[in-house]
Amino acid sequence: MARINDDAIRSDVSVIAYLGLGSNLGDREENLRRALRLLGDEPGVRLLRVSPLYETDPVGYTEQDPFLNAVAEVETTLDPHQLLSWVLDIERRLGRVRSVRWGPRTIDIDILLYNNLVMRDKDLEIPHPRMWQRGFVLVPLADLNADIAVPSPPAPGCCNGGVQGSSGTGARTVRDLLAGGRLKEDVRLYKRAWI
Ligand code: GSY
Repeated sequence: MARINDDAIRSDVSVIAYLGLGSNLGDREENLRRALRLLGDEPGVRLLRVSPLYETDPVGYTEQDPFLNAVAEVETTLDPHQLLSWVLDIERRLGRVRSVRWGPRTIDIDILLYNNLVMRDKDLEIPHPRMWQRGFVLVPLADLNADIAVPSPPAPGCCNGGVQGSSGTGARTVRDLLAGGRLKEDVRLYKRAWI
């Protein structure tokens, strides 16, 4: 997909979004670094902060190598679909091949949060639908902002036309979601300073 460079459709309003990054194929750390470098090549995306790097056991399809995971905080004037196009473009440039669902990958970039938006359509769901259960997302996100509220997933029947808006059926902070410790179990600090 083409780089998003149509200024006419880019808004002046910027929002904070959080992106989850993972890699378990090839030079994992370098894949993540390259993805982060590319992110900021889009004029509508500014990389603000990046979490420490964690090594994590694979979730879903477990017969694969461990992942390196991190979360990036960005400021963006792209709308959610423009941001999705951009991260898919980065995945393609870094050679991601979607062969096995949940399988090994050079790079995976997920939109976790986009301001406090709750939306679902055929291409995109925000917040990321599985983030409440994923230590490899919540632990690095907590390093950046443990008090951020994660809206609950869209209610069934939600989102005629895609957007529920900012009034989800509830929200919990990342700190609350991690309380109890179970989700932290398979998430090991790999490098604190790496970028
Ligand atoms: O959804 C991201 C790709 N992915 C990961 C991941 O990034 N980390 C871990 N630990 N397991 C995963 N399973 C999938 S799919």
